Amino acid sequence: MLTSSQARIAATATAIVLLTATPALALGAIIRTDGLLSDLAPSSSGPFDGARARVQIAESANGASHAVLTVKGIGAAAEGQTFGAHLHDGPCVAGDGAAALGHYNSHVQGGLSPEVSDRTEIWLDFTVADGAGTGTATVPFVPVSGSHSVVVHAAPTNPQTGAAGARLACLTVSW
Ligand SMILES: [Cu+2]
Repeated sequence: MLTSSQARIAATATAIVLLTATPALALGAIIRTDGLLSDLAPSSSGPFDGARARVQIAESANGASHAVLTVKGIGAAAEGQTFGAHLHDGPCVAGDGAAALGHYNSHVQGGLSPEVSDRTEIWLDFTVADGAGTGTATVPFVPVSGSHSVVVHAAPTNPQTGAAGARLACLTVSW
């Protein structure tokens, strides 16, 4: 027969095992990449010239996924500003913003009539603090592999239209 304190210790040990085991089972990295941002507005200097970015997308057990964008080395002129950023369907080509095509949209991928929202697209807007910014998104789908990119825009994402102004910089996100 266990004393109550022994039972508590056993229950605690079980909880620790569950807590440590669950993330490895539930989350699978789809893509993890980093590098210098490519300039999509090379005719003018901007806050993302020379900045670096890291993108991680992980799948969870219920068919959802979680994405994290981290940008570092952002110019001081952008301090405190919020920038739109999204997973785009096409590749990142320096100097050619159009090559990134439109936003990756799960409804378009699935042949449904497109709905533009933060549930059907991966929006990673971030606000700059101390030259860095982090954007996260959790969506109820797992993006399909391809030659994709994350594009950083000049303005925050409009929640109705998904628009975020000029394309400033991008990172290849291909798997
Ligand atoms: Cu975009």
